[in-house]
Amino acid sequence: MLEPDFSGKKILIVGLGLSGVSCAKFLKKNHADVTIVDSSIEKRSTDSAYAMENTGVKLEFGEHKLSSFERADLIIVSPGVPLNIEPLKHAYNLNIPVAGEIEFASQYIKEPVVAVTGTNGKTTTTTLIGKMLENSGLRVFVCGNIGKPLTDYLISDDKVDVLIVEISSFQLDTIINFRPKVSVLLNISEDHLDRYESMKEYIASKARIFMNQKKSDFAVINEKDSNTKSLISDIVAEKLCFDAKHSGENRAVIQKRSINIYSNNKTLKLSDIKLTGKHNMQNIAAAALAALSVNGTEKGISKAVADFKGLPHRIEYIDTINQVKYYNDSKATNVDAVLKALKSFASPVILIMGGRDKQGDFKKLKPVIKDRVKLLLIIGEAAETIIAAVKSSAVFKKCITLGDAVGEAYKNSVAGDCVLLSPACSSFDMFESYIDRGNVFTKTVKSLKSIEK
Ligand code: UMA
Repeated sequence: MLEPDFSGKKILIVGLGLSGVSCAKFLKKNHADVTIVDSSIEKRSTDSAYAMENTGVKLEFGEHKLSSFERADLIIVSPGVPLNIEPLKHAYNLNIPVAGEIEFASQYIKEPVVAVTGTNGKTTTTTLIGKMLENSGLRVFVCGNIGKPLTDYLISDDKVDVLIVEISSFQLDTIINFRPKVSVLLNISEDHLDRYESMKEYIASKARIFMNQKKSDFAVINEKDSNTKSLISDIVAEKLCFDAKHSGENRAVIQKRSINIYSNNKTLKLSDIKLTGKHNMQNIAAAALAALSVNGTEKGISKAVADFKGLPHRIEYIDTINQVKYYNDSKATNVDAVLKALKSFASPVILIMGGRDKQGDFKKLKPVIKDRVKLLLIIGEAAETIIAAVKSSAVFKKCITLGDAVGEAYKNSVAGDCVLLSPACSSFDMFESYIDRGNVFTKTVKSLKSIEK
């Protein structure tokens, strides 16, 4: 790694979250004059604030001051900060360099990077690529939107062969020169329309993952998804297509319970697969193509696929109570993820939905709700919007808390049903994160076990 020297440089970090703290640690280590600003007053009394203060980082809380932005030689923006806030617009006008955390950190990383984006399946695919490469004998660092900033690599003592980085559209919006060796685009469906003006703008954001790649790089892309398919012709890197319509070199063809990967004039057949659902077959196919392009071995890839049983909060089986199965799919924060989840259940479903609306089109769920959902329990800020969109398709009830909804599900279920938390919304109206929401669901379900009928 190249150790830069930031002596005499005033760096402003916007957001005291994981990304901000990680960047501040790296910058302090390299002698920068660091200020972190955060619009939330509550952040003042957090452990991160105390820890940063102790290392000599200056902190400002509450409404952002233009003067703090004007003074900076460089501004690093956390992904959760919208780019259209006044102080950032002001900084852009003054030509002060503004970069996101991924752009900033990637300048100091020389190892190959596999970057994974898409509306759904990013974390599963990123994790799988990491396991495939580890099983192939490579040293890996798995990070990014998954919950570990890329900058953590710079402040760790690790020295790896490949970095596998989950990348959100927010992170792609602030890249400038970031050039992954392998870019993976899984799928694109409606999401984050509370931050993007239109679907077109959201698709353009996702396409940025390919924009700095050269011919010697690799682009792994979904050939069936209508939104990703339309981007293929503009890609400069070597294209590796999954869910391909036909077999051929650099393609992965998905069959019912197996996947054929055509690479290096050989065919790798993956058939020992524990994950279920078409979307997971796509995630596995994409992961395998990506792993093969950075020296993953057939044996390592097959073993990772055979061992991998999925991640928490993604259609995660929790327990069976009175012959009713309970599943936590708290990570399903958009409409498309809920569609995919419902399609993977054959039995009657009691569905718990709701949270903070991201301007998703809930009407798209009507046919599948009509087909599979026997009772819809609705929580959170988006409740009225969801009810207005789907009320003609299901028997529904509004509940105040997630605990109330689980209680209703318990009362109304009969043997053979499934209870599924799959919200189609973000969690931030009632919880700290989707993880917090999923944990509350799981704890409530486990507590029901003790009062089994
Ligand atoms: N803030 C300001 N000014 C503003 C707006 C916000 O100061 O105008 C402050 C907030 O008060 C808050 C901070 O900025 O304290 C928010 O920063 P952040 O949310 O970017 O915090 P991080 O902890 O750095 O988390 C980010 C990603 N968060 C988001 O994109 C919203 C994490 O993804 C990611 O794991 C982490 O960086 C490390 O890379 C989370 C996420 O929800 C899991 N991602 C979205 C998703 O997956 O759908 C994109």
